[in-house]
Amino acid sequence: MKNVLIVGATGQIGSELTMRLREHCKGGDVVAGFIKGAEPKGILLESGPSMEVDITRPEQIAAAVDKYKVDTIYNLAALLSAVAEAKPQLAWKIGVGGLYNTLEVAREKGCAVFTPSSIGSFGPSTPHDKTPQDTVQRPETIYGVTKVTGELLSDYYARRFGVDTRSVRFPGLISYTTPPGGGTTDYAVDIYYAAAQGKDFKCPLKPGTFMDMMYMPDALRAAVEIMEANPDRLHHRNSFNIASMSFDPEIIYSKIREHVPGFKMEYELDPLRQAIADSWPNSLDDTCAREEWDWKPEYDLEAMTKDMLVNLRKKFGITA
Ligand code: AKB
Repeated sequence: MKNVLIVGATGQIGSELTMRLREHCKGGDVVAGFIKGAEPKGILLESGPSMEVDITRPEQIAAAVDKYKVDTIYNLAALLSAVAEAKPQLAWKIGVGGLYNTLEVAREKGCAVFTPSSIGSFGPSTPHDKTPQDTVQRPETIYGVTKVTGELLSDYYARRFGVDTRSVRFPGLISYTTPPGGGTTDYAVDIYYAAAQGKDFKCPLKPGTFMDMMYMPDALRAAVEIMEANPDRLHHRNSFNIASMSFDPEIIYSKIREHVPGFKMEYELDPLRQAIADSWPNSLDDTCAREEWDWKPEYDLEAMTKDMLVNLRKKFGITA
């Protein structure tokens, strides 16, 4: 991995992954691909090249690949689960049409491709606890449908055309840098923002709603490590279960209260998000990722909570 194109570089994962890869790929170019209206700013803009790359326009992907001699594309363009339900046609156009465009450019120009899948690729008929790597994937959301299609299409391009496609199924990602937008797991980010700023929190999911979550530094490391893994050891490609922690709203609430004793949470349920969360696994089994490319998370709930609160207080200029 030397010259990298990140499609969706100004989004939740993209903004942090671009910076991480710019440190990692010294001597190469890491191009921040953005769409009109979401231009990179500040350090993201200043620390490396950027270019307009709308995933629905294959000629823009190809132009960036040619200009910067790109060998690896990170395809991070997607609508998150709750927003995708409101705009299913657009979710398909970006999630599947955009992936097809990316894979075609990769096939023609010899690039490797990373496209994240998600715990959302599973559905109500999937075993919910310690969900195995290879199991039933019959999601009922358009987000999940695009993710399963993406896994299958990426594996097809690897088998049929030799495109080096790899991916992981991300849990809910938690970060203090760029807020997510429109996900089902976003409450687990919003709760830290409220606690750090001394505000009360209204939780959209009911107690007992368990989902896998991960701190962003672990997720970024996974995205880099899977693309650098020895291909001879990989029995799977698209997509690996990865996991680090699973909790419900009560567990994260009590953990935060250990650090912010006056913090208050009440429930105000969002039926759409609750239905989506109920259809997703409670926890994933990530044995295959551990065996095939030595995946290992570093953050648990305690370590993440401390780090989130310290950094959010810094961000908002709050002295604890
Ligand atoms: C979402 O909630 O939509 C995402 C995901 C788990 O893929 N964070």
